[in-house]
Amino acid sequence: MQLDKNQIKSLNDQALPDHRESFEYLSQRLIHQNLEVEKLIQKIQDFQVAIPSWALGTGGTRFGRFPGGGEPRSLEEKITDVGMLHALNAGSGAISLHIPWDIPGNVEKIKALATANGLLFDAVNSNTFQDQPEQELSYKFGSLCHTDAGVRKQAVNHNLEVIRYGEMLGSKSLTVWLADGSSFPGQMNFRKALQRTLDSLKEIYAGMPEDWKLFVEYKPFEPNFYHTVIQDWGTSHLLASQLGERAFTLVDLGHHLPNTNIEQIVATLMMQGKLGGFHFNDSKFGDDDLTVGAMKPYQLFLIFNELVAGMEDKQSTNPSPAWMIDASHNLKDPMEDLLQSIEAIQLAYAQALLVDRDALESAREDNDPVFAQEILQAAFRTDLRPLIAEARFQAGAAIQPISVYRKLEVRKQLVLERGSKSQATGL
Ligand SMILES: [Mn+2]
Repeated sequence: MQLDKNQIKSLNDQALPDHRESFEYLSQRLIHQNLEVEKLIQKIQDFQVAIPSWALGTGGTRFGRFPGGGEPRSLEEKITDVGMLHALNAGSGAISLHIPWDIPGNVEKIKALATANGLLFDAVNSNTFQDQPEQELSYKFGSLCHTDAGVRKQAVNHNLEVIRYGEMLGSKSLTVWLADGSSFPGQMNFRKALQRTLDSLKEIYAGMPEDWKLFVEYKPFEPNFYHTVIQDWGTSHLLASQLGERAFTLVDLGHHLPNTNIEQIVATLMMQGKLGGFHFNDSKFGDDDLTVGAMKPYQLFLIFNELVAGMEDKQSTNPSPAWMIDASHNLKDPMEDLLQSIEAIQLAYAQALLVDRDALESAREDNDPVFAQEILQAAFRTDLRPLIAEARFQAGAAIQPISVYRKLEVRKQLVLERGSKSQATGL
């Protein structure tokens, strides 16, 4: 199904008087702070976040899965779903595919469908964390780090195949996340496993087209619990540095131990020009895959404060990072969850744009932690929801995306079209 632009418009008309009032009040406040409202709106509109194909179906835990029905059954339906999100929020103009879950059948048709939905193809993701039905050798004891050269070769070849699919669709980057590691002390030789991983990644890097980037994702635990081969940003950075200038670290917010200072990691990587990609989600404990901003919106703001500082630094050699949501849920309608996540990202980004950087630097030079906090929290406590809504409205999307999604009964239509038992491929 596709959303009717006229229906969005008529629901916008109903919401408009209220929106106008709050937006005009906020605009005045921002103008008083010497901020250019139109420029802020432009930046919010330019900030596009990719939706991963696997977030459109119900996620699960190892104990169970509670699907809500109407899930996309094919790559085409996944693209259509992201297209609907983008029509509602004008902020999710890209889709990130996962191979082998999303192997395109007719490439030209898939590309045309994406274009019709206003979508680009973001980074492609490989999968060596599970065995596929026709696969010859098993990844039970690792993939790129495996003791058996045959398994490593198979995993390298899979990544090269993912690159070929990505090339066909117009992607420009490959994200590698590995489940490789060990669950018991003594099980694996740390040094050999890391060396073999580096050697395998070198083969993948060599197989990338000249204009592609390789993103190396890290994670401290799970599914292995004693050690993971690429456990942290430092290990990822070590690998990316040895691979070459088109290899970068990818930060996933859920891939840290509790209380890790993620904003400092962001600052350090951007200082080195090595932050390539970013996966948004939120968590209480680890890789919880909760809605972005659901648990720690202030931390998200502090991270964006460093991202914006890095992006605005004219000396920085860091490329513009690839932004993606990486979450998958058991409780919420995945589409509503993604709408909430995009809004949380846009809010944190816009709040970070509000920070008076000159004043903050002065406070830092003066060793004035009180004033530094005042500056940051003045930005964080500004309610920018009307600004985000205006950015959407001006882009032809919905003033209130979730309300429109519910009023148009999108999920009900999807269940009618696809059935109550449909299951998104890959989950
Ligand atoms: Mn991730």
